[in-house]
Amino acid sequence: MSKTRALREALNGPAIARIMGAHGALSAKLGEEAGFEAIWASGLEISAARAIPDANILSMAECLEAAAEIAGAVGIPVLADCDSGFGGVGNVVHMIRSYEARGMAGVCIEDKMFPKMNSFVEGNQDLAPLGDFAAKITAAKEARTDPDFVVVARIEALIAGAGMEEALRRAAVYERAGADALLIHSKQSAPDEVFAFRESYRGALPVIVVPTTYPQVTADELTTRGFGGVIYANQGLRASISAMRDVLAQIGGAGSTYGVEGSIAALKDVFALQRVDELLALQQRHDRLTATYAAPLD
Ligand code: SPV
Ligand code: MG
Repeated sequence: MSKTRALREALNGPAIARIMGAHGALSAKLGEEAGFEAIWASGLEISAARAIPDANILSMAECLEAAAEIAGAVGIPVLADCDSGFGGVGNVVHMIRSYEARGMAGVCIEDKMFPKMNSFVEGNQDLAPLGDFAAKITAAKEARTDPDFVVVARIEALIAGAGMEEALRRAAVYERAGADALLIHSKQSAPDEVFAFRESYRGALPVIVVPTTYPQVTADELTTRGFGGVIYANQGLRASISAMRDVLAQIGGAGSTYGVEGSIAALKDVFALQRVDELLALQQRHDRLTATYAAPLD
């Protein structure tokens, strides 16, 4: 099955699609290894891994390069976070063509103004005009070549304080514009408002949530309530920051690495993730062929 179809089916299937955030090939491989159905090429993770704010400072090309690295490293579908589409409708069409060509299973665009600011940062969270954003969704759908390629419309009305009615109004219009799925974002500390959205939304699209600020909600409960996808957008990145900080401090304090050896990944684990075995097999075969071709002809 193609990755585009796999993502589409995961979002529309009876169990929720569990999607793990990543910022590069290594974190994506760990997400795949842990059994998630898909990878989220997260704008926050990709920018944070470069110590840059998640505010459209990185160019589309830089985000695409990171997402393509991820897509090339895993066998599961990748849903790419494309912020607010990197500009006007021409940027959106260029974005769709570029992301589809580089192996993404789908993209997500959010209804905020360019440049966007991460949804959890206090600051400008102004919504894009509904008509303009919906028309970009239609343009995105028309620009893709694979009919299974997934275009997710992300609703930021609750983040921007525009209210539930506005969120639902946008959901209906984005569905009419051709979106394949909706992402309803919330920064509340409880899942109540995304539950309320799911109950009131009467359309047919799968609804995705990002429970960063309401971590108590379980995938089972989200499935029961009818959600199509859950994105764990940044926990991998945050785990790596904590783990690295902790280990580096221990090494600095102890003046040796002896105390941390037991708690950090073994080099053979690193080599396995790098697929060193494959390289060694390739080299052995190359050596055999080299000897064969170098031998004098009879
Ligand atoms: C991301 O992971 O970049 C997201 C999710 O878009 S959030 O950070 O919650 O905006
Ligand atoms: Mg993002």
